[in-house]
Amino acid sequence: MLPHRMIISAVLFGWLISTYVNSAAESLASSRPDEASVRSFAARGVVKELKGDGRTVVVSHEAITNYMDAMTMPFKAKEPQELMALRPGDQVMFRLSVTDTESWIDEISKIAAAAPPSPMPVPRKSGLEERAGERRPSKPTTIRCSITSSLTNWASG
Ligand SMILES: [Cu+2]
Repeated sequence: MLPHRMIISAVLFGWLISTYVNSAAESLASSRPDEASVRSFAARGVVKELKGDGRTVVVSHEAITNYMDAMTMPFKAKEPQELMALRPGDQVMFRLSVTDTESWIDEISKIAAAAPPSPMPVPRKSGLEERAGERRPSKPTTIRCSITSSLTNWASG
């Protein structure tokens, strides 16, 4: 019975020691965040939103090799002024840096600006309308055209 209890307490003691050593090593590492603990990744995506705090940007980013799948998420800019030229819809490239406790982005560059806010003109439709408008003054060549013009005359007269 006694050896059994001794083994248990020895295991317990070993576990306590290793836990203590691990936490001591961790706190030592985090108290000295040196360059080596920062990992950086090249990333690109589309700006979705600029937060009111002036330094957070929500980006729908592409997959980041060896780090993250594609997703929409907020990033904190290291230099808030880097966000000033950005608008939702802009396509951007940036560097993502991470440590065990924090992350930030910098070196933000705009690849392509957001599309203008006004809806894109539909050239095909307007082209057809123009052509139809051009044809109307000339002599109607089909039944459908004459019906349309007589309806138009009826409606306006
Ligand atoms: Cu992500």
